[in-house]
This record gives sequence, structure tokens and C-alpha cells, in this order.
Amino acid sequence: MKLVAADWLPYALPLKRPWQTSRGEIGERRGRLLRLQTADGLTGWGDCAPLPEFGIDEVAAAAFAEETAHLDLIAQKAGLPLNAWLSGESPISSLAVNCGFWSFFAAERAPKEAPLGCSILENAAAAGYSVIKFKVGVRPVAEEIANLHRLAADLPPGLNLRLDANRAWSFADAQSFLAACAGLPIDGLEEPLAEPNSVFLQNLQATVAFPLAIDESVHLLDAHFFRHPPVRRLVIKPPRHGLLASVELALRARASGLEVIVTSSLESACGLLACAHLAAAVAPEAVHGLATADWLASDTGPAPAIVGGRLQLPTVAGLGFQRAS
Ligand code: OSB
Ligand code: MG
Repeated sequence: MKLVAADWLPYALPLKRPWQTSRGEIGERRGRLLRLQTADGLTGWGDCAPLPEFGIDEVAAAAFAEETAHLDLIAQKAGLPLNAWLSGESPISSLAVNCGFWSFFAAERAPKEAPLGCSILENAAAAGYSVIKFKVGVRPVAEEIANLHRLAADLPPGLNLRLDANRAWSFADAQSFLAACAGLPIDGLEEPLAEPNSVFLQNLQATVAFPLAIDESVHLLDAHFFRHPPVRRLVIKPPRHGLLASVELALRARASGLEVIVTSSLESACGLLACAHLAAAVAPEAVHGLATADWLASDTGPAPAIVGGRLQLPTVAGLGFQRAS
């Protein structure tokens, strides 16, 4: 495959509302698209969208863009949607995704007369989602336990809570929060511990009926982890590892009995499509964290639509990204 041009196209996309992370506020998503063009007229795309707060540095993000653009071209040449090229299976046309991700903090600012989060929950259920994600670990634990119980009381049937503490808690705080989760319809909880290690995580996992998950604590993913997984779920953010390495990681995790879900890092449509193809290739039955396009006020191109809580994958050959003109 002969390349005749390669260029980087920078973008800055405002968020609809500023996003509070544990490490400050993000008002705008910056990155760049890589465009590769071949002598026979094909175009391959990749998205470089660093998010250093969550372990995705410039180097990892740029490597992910290069790999995506090359695999886009290779899958186009093969005449296969990227997910089918990656999996060797039939193409997947849609994926379940979680609604999200609001913080309890944001929900707390809902009108006082309405029950906490009530309209958010009803809208999510009406839109066909089975899982809604909330960030926790933002307020003192006692307050969040109270919020959790108010949310759970308003939860429409069939809607489950996915929680993400992003390494906010001490072991004792995590224990109290998890004890308060007993009997509630909780789909899982990501990253409970500020200083995670396998022993503490395994102790916590043993106290709950739902999966705990590792996301940003990638340093734990060594041979021992896969021999004796301390938690039941692995969250993969593809730019951290690369696309092919993410396939390998997912296969290894699933072989060790872990559930795998793929989540976005707030990429533009181009990177989001790459994450969605990976998710379809490695865990087509799971509920993934890919409903993030709605956070952006503008995008690099059309983002995959979400219909009835399912993300619609492009069925054309390759990545299926089209740049906004
Ligand atoms: O911690 O899961 C996270 C997005 C950007 C950075 C970190 C995270 C996220 C998400 C992805 O929550 C969206 C989702 O999982 O629904
Ligand atoms: Mg997470």
C-alpha cells in the first residue's frame, strides 16, 4: 500500500458543559486527526486525543492515531468493517452502551422539589439504556451513600447503576460505600481505591455481588493479576495500549474469566469509532462506555448514533469515519 500523503489536522472542540475531573476542569477537547492517503485513492483516519489526567499521554495518543489510520486502510483494502477485520468474525452492527456519565455532584444540583436525579433516570430508561453511569468519590462518603440510596429509590425497573470512583477512596471509605451497596441494582464499580493493590481489591471484591473494575490502574496488569484476578472486570481505554494490543489484552482478560468493557476517553468521533470497533471485536455482548459524543458541542465528523441504548456501528469497510467539511 503506497502512501502519497500524511497530514495532521488539529482540532479544539468545546464541551457542552465543563467537565469536572478530580484533577481540574476541562472545557474543551483538544487533539488532532491523522489523515493518510494512498496512491489508489483511499483515505485512512486516526484520532490523537491525549488525556494525561487519565494516563493517556501525547505519545500514546499519537501512536494510537497512527495505528488506527493504518488499520483503517488495511480493513478498507480487505473490504471489511474494522471490527470484523479485528475479530475474524461477522461484522457487528450495534453495541449496548451505558448512559452517562453524570456526577452525583451534578445530580445534587437538580431542583430540590424533584427527587434526586429523577428526570435523568427516567430519561435514560425511556431512551432504552439498561445501565447508567455515575461518578462517585466526589463528595464525602456519608453524603454519597445518602445520594446513592435516594438514586436507587428512584431507579426505574431494568435500569442498573454503574459507578466510578476514579481512585478516590481509602480502604475504609471503600468498605463503607460498598457495604451500603448491598441489595441495590448495581452493574459494577470502577476504581474504588486511591492506592490499589491486588490484596485490598480482592478483599473488597469478596464483599460485593457485583464486579469491581480496574480502569486507570494499568500498573496492576501483570502476570500475577491474570493468574489470580482480584476483581471481576477490566475496563479498556484503547489509546493507552493501542488497538491490536487492546485486542490481545481483552483476549487475555477474558481467558482469565474477567469481563471486558471498552470505554472512550472523550475522543472525537474518529477515535470513538475506533473504540467502538474494538468493543465490537472483543466483547460484542457487553455494555460499553461509549456514549460520550453528546458531551461535545461540535465534533470532527458524524459520531455513531445511539438508538435504544445501542451504538450503531458503520457497516462500510474500514473505520467508517467521515470528516466534517
Ligand atoms: O474513568 O471511566 C473513566 C472518560 C474519560 C476519562 C475517564 C473516564 C471516562 C468515562 C468514559 O467514564 C465514559 C463511560 O465509561 O461511560
Ligand atoms: Mg473509569
